[in-house]
Amino acid sequence: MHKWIYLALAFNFYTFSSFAQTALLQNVYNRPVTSLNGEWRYIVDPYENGYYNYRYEPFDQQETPWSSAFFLNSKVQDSTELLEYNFDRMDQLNVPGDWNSQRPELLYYEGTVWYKKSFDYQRTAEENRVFVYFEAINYHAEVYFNGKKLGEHIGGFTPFNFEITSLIEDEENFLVVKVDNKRLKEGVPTLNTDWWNYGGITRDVKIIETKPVFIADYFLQLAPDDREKIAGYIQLDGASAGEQVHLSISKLGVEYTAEVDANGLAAIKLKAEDIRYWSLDDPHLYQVTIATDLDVVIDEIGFRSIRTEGSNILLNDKSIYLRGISIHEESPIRGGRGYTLEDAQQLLSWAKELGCNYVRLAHYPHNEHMVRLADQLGMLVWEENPVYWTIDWENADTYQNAENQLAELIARDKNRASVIIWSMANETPNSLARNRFLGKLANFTKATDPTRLISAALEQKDYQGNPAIRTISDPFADIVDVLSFNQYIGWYDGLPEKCQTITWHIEQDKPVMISEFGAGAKQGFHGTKHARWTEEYQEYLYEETLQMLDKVEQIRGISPWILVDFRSPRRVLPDIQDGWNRKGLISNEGNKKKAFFVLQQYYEEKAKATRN
Ligand code: GCB
Repeated sequence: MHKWIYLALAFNFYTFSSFAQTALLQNVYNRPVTSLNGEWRYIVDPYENGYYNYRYEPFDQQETPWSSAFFLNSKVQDSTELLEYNFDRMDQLNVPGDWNSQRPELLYYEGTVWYKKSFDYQRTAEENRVFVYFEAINYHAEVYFNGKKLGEHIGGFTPFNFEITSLIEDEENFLVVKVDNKRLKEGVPTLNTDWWNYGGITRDVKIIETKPVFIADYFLQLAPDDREKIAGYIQLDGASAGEQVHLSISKLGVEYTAEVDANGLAAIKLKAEDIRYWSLDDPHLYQVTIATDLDVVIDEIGFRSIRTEGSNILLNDKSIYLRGISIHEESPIRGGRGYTLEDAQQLLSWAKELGCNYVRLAHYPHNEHMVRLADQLGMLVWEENPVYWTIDWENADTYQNAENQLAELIARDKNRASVIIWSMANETPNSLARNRFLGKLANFTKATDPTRLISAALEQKDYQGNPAIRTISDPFADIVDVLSFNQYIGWYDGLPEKCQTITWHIEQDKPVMISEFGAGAKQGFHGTKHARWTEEYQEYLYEETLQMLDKVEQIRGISPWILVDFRSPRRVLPDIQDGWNRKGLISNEGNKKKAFFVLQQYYEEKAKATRN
């Protein structure tokens, strides 16, 4: 094996990336961190009294943003003040965790909750820098630290961080977060979804300590045009031009030194021979070490190529069929939002048991454990932006919000080999404004990450007015790499045997994936195959649908709806739904329904037939 030592000179496809804007710390799972998980004080504030005075004028947002009584702390307390709000006398919520599943009275709550955490912190070295990192807060977070506003974040499923170097003390620090999960017409997602609007600090909170000059971010994947090259960049923070950064992948014989430019950025492009490609059978991850004189970050990265050619999806240049399942991010262990490694292990081990080599993480970015675990298991992943149904297409802020959420997702997961598809949207109605919105989002994604495919869960239609022939006639179908669509023939559209009467007319020369099909069934409820909500109906629907889909020539994968029953306020049928969407192959108690075994057997045969 050769040793390639390069100095990065040229900058290729990453020139236009916008990662630097998000300034998100990469790979927080392998950095020295102090967890702020645990019990946090909270105040439920439906009228936002912590935010507005009695004339409904906002308190000063920057210094003491609200009644100082609200901020009660030894540092700001004035003994003459009327204290109606006292965090330290309030009850506690667990962080991470949604509030809905922790308190029965908050099950349906949508609004503001204030959180507070007090902590002492000793830096390991005086000159070090300190950041607070939130893995996700749903939906709108405003963050205050030691009485100063750090900033805001919009979007419920992606990470963000703030530097607190100049504010942090050795003792009695206090972090206050206003969390608001009110649904908004102009939000992403918007007012209407088929999932629970879990509010709260739903994922981990970390204090991250770094050196004064440190490795902030990096993007290392195979070059899209050459499987023998590793390309990307390394971004230092606080560095001056000419500072050296070293990249080592010792098992590949790579020892590479680059110099950063005035922005702290070093382009990487190096030749690497005899790469053991990350694949479904052999999800090999290389230990990658990035180091400067002061700092070192270690990651495990798999190298694989993904592209399409005609109707094929090629993983490492070999055609694959994606045996998938759609998943919502709910904990199969506790209920409510999922966020632990154990939640991810349970969900992905069910997917494995089903025979999957692929999962669709619907309808928003899931926690990082899922993709890190998928990397280890050799499971391919579709990740999705929460552009769902009736987004406010004409609104420029809505677009910016959608782009920002996608940018943060890409920033977080761009080094994960398992992630092959960025999905722009789900079931969005065709219109000029929507096409403009999605087209811009697609361009942004392609420019930001040229190493992966893009898709969207589209809708199918009658072909030339004939309901027996179905087609995809959507201008966005011309933009995506993978033509995916949802269809519910046999559930929202007739009975399962209707599948026998439908043919598919697909005009696009692209791989086709069925991103959803399914039927509701209450686990343990039995009857004839025509009795709605029975396990038998769902089983029958799977049998009929799978036979129908086998006739679609370009089909390269499916992700039926859905692995596990999930909470949805739209699903209120007593004794059957009771607030749950029952299309799971597994009940929310973890019991498999009959259709699970139909799909399992189908996947067993598919795996043999397609040899992947
Ligand atoms: C869909 C949506 C999904 C719903 C599902 C259903 O098409 O994409 O979010 O949950 O149908 O169960 O109706």
